[in-house]
Amino acid sequence: MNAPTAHDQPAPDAKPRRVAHLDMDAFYASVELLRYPQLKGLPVVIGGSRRRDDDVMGRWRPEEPPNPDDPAVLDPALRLRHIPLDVFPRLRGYTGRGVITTATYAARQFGVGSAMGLMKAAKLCPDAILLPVDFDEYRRFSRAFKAVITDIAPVMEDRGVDEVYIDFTAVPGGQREGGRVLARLIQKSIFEATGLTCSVGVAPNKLLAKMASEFHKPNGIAVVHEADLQPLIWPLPVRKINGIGPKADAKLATHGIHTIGELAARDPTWLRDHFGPTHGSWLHDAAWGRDDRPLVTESEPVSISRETTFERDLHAVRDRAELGAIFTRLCEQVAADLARKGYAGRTVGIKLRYADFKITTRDHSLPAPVANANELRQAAGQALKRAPLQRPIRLLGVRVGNLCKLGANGQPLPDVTQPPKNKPKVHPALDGIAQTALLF
Ligand code: DCP
Ligand code: MG
Repeated sequence: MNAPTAHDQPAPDAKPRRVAHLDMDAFYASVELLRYPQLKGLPVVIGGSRRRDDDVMGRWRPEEPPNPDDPAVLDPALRLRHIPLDVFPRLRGYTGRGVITTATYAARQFGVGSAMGLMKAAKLCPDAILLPVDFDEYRRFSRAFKAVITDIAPVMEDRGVDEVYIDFTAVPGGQREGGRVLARLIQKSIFEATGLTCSVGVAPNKLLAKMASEFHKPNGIAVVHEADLQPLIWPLPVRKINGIGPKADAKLATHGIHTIGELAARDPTWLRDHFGPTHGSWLHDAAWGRDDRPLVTESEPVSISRETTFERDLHAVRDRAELGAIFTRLCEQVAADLARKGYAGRTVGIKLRYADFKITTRDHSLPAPVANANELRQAAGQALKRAPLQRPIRLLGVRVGNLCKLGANGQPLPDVTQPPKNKPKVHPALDGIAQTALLF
């Protein structure tokens, strides 16, 4: 018999895996409350338009002539704190198509929350204060709280503007009280550095940690162990599993499965038969709290692409020259993006959007990674040949996937890194802004 290898059993001193999920409380709203602390405890919603110079604050004209000895006259930050409540706009009478990005907990008591139309919210809570969004400020605070975390616990996966996973396993304090001690330290340090509160869940893996961070929101900590699965996790609705969206939820409901416990009770073969082999197995594992996904600490791009919408719809034959020139330029731009970031790719794809807004994509895979404009143009040309070209086209895109990093000599590095499976999350509200970043 072979001697056991390192893979057969954990080292005697191996620590149990502890993963935290940290999510900021009412993030955008809390950042606004730092600017306007006089709004603390009041229903406030953030949404509608972007901040402009002529927003509320600029409109405030104090009735009393300013006292020149008052420090608030000189310091704009102090000035903002003195704006009386009645100067802030209310939801009452709102008309328009704006939506709420988030609401303070005081506002949530009226039933308003993320993604709700402002007109509907105005009916539920007419006295709520409405503030415009200021993405730059939220991003600044996002960077700040993440810097606090990595100073304490270096292995962190960035999951978007207000949430991260943190590996507690080997960090001092990360095992004490199941991770609660370290979670408390991080919460305290973030609060001291930014004035913001957050909620943390600590568990054996990302899946359970994500659920746990919601348990004691706001400003709470929840520690989950494997033994808590049955009492704490199984009574929850299946939607609480990150990855079960409205469609899967509805389908599970048609089979009488509403809670995670009911899902766990189903035979895995039955799940695979009804949801497909991959999804079925995943549903079973998720319900049993199993998840061995590692933390993705640096986000490698999944693909690099450029696309352009034409001034007028173009036809592949009639507008051949014009289309050809645009196609070549897109390949040159992608090549420049690849060079700047130091990547080459083995899959070159095209995307077409037709005049009727339908989209077609075609990929062409190559034996070796390519990065220069000519090679890209050739491969993309092969992909384009296989796309239907009879209808008028309004958009053309070129994309390179299956990326590998290039070394200083321009050759692929030997330890070619696979791109992460989970694309970094982009919040719907940030979509417009983040899209460019994702594309390039
Ligand atoms: N957001 C958005 N549109 C949504 C949901 C959220 O723009 N439909 C933005 C605003 C939030 C931020 O993303 O402040 C973080 O989202 P969360 O879901 O974590 O919500 P909050 O942090 O606001 O509240 P909670 O305390 O429930 O985490
Ligand atoms: Mg949050």
